Amino acid sequence: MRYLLLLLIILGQKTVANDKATSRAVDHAPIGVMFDHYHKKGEWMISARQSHMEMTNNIFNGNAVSVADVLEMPNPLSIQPANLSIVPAKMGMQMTMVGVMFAPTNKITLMAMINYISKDMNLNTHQEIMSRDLIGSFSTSTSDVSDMTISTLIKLKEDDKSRWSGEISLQKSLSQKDIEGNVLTPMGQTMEMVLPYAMQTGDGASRFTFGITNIRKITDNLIWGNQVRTKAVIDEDAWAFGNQYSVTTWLQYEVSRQFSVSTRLKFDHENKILGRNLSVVAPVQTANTENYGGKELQLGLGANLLAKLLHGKNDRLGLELLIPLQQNKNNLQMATDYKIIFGYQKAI
Ligand SMILES: [Cu+2]
Repeated sequence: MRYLLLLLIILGQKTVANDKATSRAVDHAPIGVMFDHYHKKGEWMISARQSHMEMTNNIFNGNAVSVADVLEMPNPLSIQPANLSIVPAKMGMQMTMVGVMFAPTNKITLMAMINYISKDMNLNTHQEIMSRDLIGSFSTSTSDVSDMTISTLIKLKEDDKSRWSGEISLQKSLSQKDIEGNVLTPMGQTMEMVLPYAMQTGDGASRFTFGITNIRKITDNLIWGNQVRTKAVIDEDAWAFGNQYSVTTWLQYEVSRQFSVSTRLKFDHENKILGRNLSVVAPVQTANTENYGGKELQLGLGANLLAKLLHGKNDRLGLELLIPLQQNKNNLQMATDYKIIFGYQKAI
């Protein structure tokens, strides 16, 4: 994080050429916010984002629980073992998002985006009964092209002080949804089985998103943005991750034309998994569809930078760190530690 910030500052020294005196770092929202801006007729933009999220420890309805607490919880998916016996210790998730935007008219901007996800998890397996001693640790990992999104952004209203836009998106999960991995069972054997939902890189579902964004100028150097989005499953297979609702509000301060800093609050609500996969039965919390979804409030700290790196128009760089303020996840889940997003955008 510190190195990335340093990199941004160093790159900032390479100041922007005057080819487009009107573009400013604050023109785009913090990099973790998407669908915040639209383009003028005939403009193209390419973008790439890389995010990393890390989770450790377990929480039950938002409260910290120990490994011993988890081992006492019932295993509702099979008769044996009676209690949960595999406990997640750490999880990481990386996502690469590549997108292209094009505006056929001043009112409409089209966007296509493809996401690639990789996940890894470390887990500890305990004896089923008696002392519940640790048998051993193991890790699983998955990666695949996750999904593709096609969006239309509609400019609704724009004046000197404020701009409104709407977003309509269709997302199709492209990934396999029953990736297998080697699991250390409470009997002490390693078995290949379908990994729980949390480790799958997609669910095969299609989703429809509807969003509204408003960007408002408070003073010449201060921008206030707000966005509401709802993402609903419209077509699913045997199971699908739940519908999502999110609200985010941010303040962006223009340090200079090439550099801005931001602070943001993000509230997310996700429903539990719809349906289930009957092959996912390991005595681990992630195998239970009740242990998904919930409400989360996160604080974002970010920076945007305009630089002159490659030929052509300005290169835009963005960095944002998201830290959970409150995580009221449903039932038993891992707690999020942080998420970091780095992005690059260029109009062509
Ligand atoms: Cu764009």
